[in-house]
Amino acid sequence: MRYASVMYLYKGREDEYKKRHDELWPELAEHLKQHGIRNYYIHLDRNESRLYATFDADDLDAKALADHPVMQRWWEYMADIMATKTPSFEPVADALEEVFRFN
Ligand code: RM4
Repeated sequence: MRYASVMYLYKGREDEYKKRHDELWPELAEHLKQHGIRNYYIHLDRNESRLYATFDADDLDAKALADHPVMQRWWEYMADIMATKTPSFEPVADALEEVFRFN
């Protein structure tokens, strides 16, 4: 299954967002992998400071993914540059509807 969502970056933090993802914590990469996440892409709309994320996963346990300490730490670390929920630091992420596919 393909997951797609939009997240909201604070204006002017585009380069910092990219830098942090270029230096993604190895333990976070391992955590995502453990949950079967693959083909994870995040695209930036610099005009609107929006982040469009897509990834594939089968039988994703979203709660276990979110509740893990490494995910919690990462979300808190990212909270100064993107919109997050209070008090969890989970990014605000609105699901996107698939309207076209060409394989
Ligand atoms: C994003 C956000 C997402 C996370 C990726 C790796 O900025 O925190 O939740 O999956 O980073």
